[in-house]
Amino acid sequence: MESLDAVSSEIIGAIAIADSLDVLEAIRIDALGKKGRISLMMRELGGMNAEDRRVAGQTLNKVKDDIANAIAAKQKILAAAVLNERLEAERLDVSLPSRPETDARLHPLSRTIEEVIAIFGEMGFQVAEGPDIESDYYNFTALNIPPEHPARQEHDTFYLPVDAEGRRKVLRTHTSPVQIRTMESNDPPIRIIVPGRTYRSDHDATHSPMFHQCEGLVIGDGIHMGHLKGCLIDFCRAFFGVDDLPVRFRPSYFPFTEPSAEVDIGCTRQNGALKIGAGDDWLEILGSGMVNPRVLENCGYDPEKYQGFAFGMGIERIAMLKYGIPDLRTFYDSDLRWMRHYGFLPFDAPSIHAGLSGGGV
Ligand code: 2U9
Repeated sequence: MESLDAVSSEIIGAIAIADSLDVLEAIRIDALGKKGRISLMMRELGGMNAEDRRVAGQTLNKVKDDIANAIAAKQKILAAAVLNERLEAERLDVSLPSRPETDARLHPLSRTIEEVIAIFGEMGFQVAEGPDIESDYYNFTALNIPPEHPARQEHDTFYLPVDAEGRRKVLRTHTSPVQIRTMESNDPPIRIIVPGRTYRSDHDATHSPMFHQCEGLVIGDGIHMGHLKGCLIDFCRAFFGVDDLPVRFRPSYFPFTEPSAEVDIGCTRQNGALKIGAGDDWLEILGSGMVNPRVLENCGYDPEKYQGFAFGMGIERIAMLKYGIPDLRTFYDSDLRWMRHYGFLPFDAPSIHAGLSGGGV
């Protein structure tokens, strides 16, 4: 057992001077691993007689335990040293100044859409969405605008290349296809608004090839023009924040509504300055009408059973009027100075100013 003492003190000595976890692991494998020195000695016990085996076995087991304990103790010391080294190296300097706050603003178009959603949301409308690329059927035919209808020319449509089936998809010229899709896949009552991008091939000081609309649709049993008028008067007063805003309905024509009406609000124009709310002048804000029975039929609804009203507005237009933005094209310039001037702080939620509950909300 003299040689065992020598082996044991050599291993314990190596453990004592081991300076890394890797070195320690190598020592462990060399001593206690399957083919380690101590393990091999254990195997040799098999060839001894019973008494020698008992004595040698006890000694060997003690040496094995001593080595294992020494390794475990050293492992703790080395692991603590590694952790301390990391803590030293990765020290956080909490006295560093924070990064400058981003000076972000909400775009007036986003803000206006949020306001419109908030107002109609109070009235029980839900927001619906649909694709920007549409079939001819959803953009025109279902809306009572068949091929050769003069209204098609007015829409200045962007056509996509002819597809494999010989059909040309379009960039939607209004958000109305979403109402058709909603009617196809839902039963009345329906009460939705559809804010979104629309596209027309028209570009000048007052037209952009991409602009935003918000349309609305209400379908139910016994919906009539009184519902349309009440809803849109409330909307105009809430949006412009004027409780007694004059609102007028002027007969008009749209293929998808019958009868149709344009909606004007009272204003004055003095020395080129526009003031919304009173006076003897009028400003067009919305288009509207009772859903054409042909459109109801196209969606599989019986016009004798269900009626509805619809409306549409240009988001850029109402944003320009409300926030005094003079030039449509500046909406899309991405000019940060313009954003700092006309943009909104993101945490300032839209409020509903007037008109929905007989006073400000
Ligand atoms: C269905 C039935 C009826 C949507 C409507 C208008 C009137 C309208 C214009 C306002 C300014 C578009 O951005 S604008 O140029 N819109 O005047 N839109 S009624 O009528 C619908 C839609 C879908 C199924």
